[in-house]
Amino acid sequence: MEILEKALDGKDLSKNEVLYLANVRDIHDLYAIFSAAQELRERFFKNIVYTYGFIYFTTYCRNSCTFCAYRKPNNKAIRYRKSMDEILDYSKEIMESGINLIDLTMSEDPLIYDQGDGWHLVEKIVKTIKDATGLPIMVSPGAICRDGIKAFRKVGADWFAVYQETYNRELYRNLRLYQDFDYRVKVKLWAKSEGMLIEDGMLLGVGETESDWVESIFSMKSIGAHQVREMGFIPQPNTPMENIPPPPLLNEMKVIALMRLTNPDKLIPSSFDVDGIKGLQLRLIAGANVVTSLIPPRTGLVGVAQADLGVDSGIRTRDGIKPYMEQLNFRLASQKEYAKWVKEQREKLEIKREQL
Ligand code: SAM
Ligand code: MD0
Repeated sequence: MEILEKALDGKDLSKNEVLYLANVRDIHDLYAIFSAAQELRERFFKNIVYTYGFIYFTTYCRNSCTFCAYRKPNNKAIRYRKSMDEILDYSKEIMESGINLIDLTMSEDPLIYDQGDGWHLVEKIVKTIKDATGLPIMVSPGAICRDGIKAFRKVGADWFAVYQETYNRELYRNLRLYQDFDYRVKVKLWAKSEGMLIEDGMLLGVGETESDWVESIFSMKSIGAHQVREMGFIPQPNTPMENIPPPPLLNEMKVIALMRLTNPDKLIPSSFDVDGIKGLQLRLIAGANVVTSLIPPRTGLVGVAQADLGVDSGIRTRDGIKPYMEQLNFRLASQKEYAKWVKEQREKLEIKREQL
């Protein structure tokens, strides 16, 4: 396929070319798309897969996102706030398991958001975990204020993750009720201007079209996201979208391949938090190169879309997923290898910032 040859030659694809690929139905052409995505993945990352540990340290939220289990109106949601000591113990366990990064995620907890400087609590958590583990840290705090972002960077946060879900403003209004679209973009740009790597993401199966996929892929690229993801929507009981079925895995695989063809040297997750071990390999076959949402067993920690899937059985760990990676001849990266990639990316970002 000419479009794929163009991508393999390292040339940028146009929106129309990506839309054409998004609408491919022929199985042989689909194989060609996944094969091209795989070739580009190998060109930049060989057969290496990175791993991320997930610590959702507070599930109290002020928001009413229609897709999320932890939305404020859901009085059946699992609610907790983990203490500093608990977060520290879980982080050490994640580090000792050989995982490459710790993702400190929170719901937009009123305790933090409704107090003028509540973000100091998150700053303290980031500093404590960074000092104790030395691992790269991702912070996913929601649409927090600029002072908070600056402080997280200062105490060692390497990544800032906030997902737009979609760049279709009308669809966004129906998903993230009463939340400012532009502010959610701005916090990512602030984080990048402070020297943090940024992750953006899109939610699939929430009424978007293939054109919306393309718009989101190009928008995430245009803000310079270093990691781009898709999350297949998982219906949550007692929420407005509880009766909406999950999207076909093929849609997720297509979007991952399109993200790889347009962002060949970026990180693309295959999250355990969508359907566990089942779809993990297929998303990697489509071009992903990071396994995220690994949670230490028997901690009471939850996932976002799949609260307890694979947690206490211990499969949602680096050792748990390893045999499934080896089945595809993938190798899990060492902490040293991942830290080197992060350092190189941050140095590139620093150079760009100095040129501004
Ligand atoms: N509170 C922070 C925020 O809103 O940015 C971080 C946590 S948030 C729960 C993390 C992400 O999980 C959301 O941005 C969304 O992409 C994803 N997510 C939430 N509910 C989901 C669901 N039911 N199915 C799939 N992904 C979901
Ligand atoms: C994941 N459950 O990686 C996590 C979460 C937020 N930064 C990440 C959505 O899928």
